[in-house]
Amino acid sequence: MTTPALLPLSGRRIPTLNPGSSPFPHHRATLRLSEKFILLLILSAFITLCFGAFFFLPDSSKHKRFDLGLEDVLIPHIDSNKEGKHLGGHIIHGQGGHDEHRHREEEESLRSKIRADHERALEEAKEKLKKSREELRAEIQTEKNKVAQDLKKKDSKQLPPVPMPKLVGIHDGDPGDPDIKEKRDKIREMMKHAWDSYRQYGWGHNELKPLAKKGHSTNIFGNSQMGATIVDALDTLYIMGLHDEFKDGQQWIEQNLEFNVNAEVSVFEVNIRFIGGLLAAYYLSGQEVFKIKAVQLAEKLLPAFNTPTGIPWAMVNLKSGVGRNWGWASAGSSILAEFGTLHMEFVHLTYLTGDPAYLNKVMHIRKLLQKMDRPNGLYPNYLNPRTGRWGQHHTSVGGLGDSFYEYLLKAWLMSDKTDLEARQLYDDAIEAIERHLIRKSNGGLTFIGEWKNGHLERKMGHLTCFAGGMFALGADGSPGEKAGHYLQLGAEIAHTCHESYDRTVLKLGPEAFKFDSGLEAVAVRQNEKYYILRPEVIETYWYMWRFTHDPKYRQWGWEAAQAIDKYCRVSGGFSGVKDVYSSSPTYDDVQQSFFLAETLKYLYLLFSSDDLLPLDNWVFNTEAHPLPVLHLANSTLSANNVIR
Ligand code: DMJ
Repeated sequence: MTTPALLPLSGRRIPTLNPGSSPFPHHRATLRLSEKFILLLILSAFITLCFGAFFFLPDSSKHKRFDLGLEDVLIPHIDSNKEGKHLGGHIIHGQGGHDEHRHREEEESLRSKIRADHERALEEAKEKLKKSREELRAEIQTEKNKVAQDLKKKDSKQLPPVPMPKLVGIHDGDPGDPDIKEKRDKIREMMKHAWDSYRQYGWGHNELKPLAKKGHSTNIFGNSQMGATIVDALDTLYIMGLHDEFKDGQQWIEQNLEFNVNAEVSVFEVNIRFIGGLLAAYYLSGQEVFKIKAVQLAEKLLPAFNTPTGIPWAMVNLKSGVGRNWGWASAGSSILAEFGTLHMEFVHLTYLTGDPAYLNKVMHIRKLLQKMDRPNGLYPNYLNPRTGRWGQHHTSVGGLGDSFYEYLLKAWLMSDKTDLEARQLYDDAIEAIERHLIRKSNGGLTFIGEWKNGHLERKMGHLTCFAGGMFALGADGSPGEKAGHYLQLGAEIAHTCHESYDRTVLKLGPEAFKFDSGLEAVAVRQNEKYYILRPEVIETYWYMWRFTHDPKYRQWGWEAAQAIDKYCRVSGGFSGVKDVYSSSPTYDDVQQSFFLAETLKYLYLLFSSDDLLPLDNWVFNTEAHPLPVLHLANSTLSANNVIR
């Protein structure tokens, strides 16, 4: 009997949704609206039938049913002495004619109200049935949008006001020299081509297939469609002054970026690309929406830390919060470069929300690692999150290890050089790396090998080339007056990586290259000859340029830009190539989101003046998203002695 009060007497469907009854209200509401509409029609018809039947029943039954209904549900207050007033459903005239008259009037008014409600519902249902499919669909869509908007408003928790850190150097960065400016304009044009193509063929998908001219995604994003390229590219668009494109991306994010999705994503990738990208877009543009989205997404990553050790799973389902590790990782381990590349973003999340949870998670990881034994002072790539023990003793400054070392240094830089613990960990790690992994080839090339099964593999990955920039960035502040040494080491790595490009047909670097048996800086295996638009070599050129102003770095960057434009550009964007040693390479048909986030950004900065995002004030996360240094005077973290 509660039905009439809840179901569509008024013809409004929204109140029939009960968002609170599901843990995932938005999804539920948007998926079921059309079903609800059909239900509404069926129920309207059913009620009308009952109502009609009611009028055709004999009078006594009418009274009986009506009285029960009214008294039980609608007018329990009419008479407090229920038992004494009714017998077999009939009203006893115990209070005299006046009461009886009043009672009848109330009954009559309720009766006509219900009749009116039913008639209105019937009319509305008839009206709906007169409408075309398209009109009905449009109406349903409008209501869906309204529900989504309402839920969005509910989702946007108020964040505490936080003073903006000092934001220096957000301007044009005009290099002055017309020749350099022309090169920079060319990079900007390449960005525009990459963005416009994605806009046209892959909008809303994570990435683009520039030959097939359609959306693309990989397992790092699960089966989500979260516009990774949009989020990853935002700050590059902003820095390049592509404001219309930036606004377009912002609008998509405002209207479409939702995290209540049943998708198992990589915690690391989502952190560096999405949270890093959103935070950078927030700091550069001041638009609150980016901060809010970053925090909403970060909340979704937190369940990944629910492991016996607090070392997060590699993947988490954004909807259920269930985490797990990659099947290929040694003994169910988490990966050093993944759980060790959260610090910068998580410190900013605590700064912006005032919630210590984020900072605590990453500090817990650091403390745990500090307590562990390290073979030869090196950090193995694998750590089991259940047992807290290392998996295989493989160590790499490339894939699986790389950005862990980068984030130790950057934690120190981002804390305005006050996080001395991070600096110490970085220095110790680099010392061990230099002792055990860095060698010079017979031909005089400095390379960083990998420690595997008790010996040094004389192979270096494209990913490892970022380390040249890292050594240069960490030179200032290194112990024992070794700044010059580390700057030199950075220069040597830059040179080796440039050789890996220069020794190919396409002048683009392979994925991995060897230093063995006469072959140096060259890929040997067929499956290591590809170039997928990666940024690391150009990243190192840029850092080296900033610290030395040696023109060769701009020259090398320009060579790479020209090669990318010549061999990777297609009408639908930019694609990776499968063999950099072949003069007629085949394409891999993927425009990676990091091409827009990193490769083109580093190229643009290489041809800009140094006062655009100066390195004293900004620290770039591992996906090239700039985050401001948190000077303690401005920071809500200042009270936290861990950071201090
Ligand atoms: C990027 O997503 C990041 O730089 C990450 O740290 C590793 N490499 C890819 C691009 O090559």
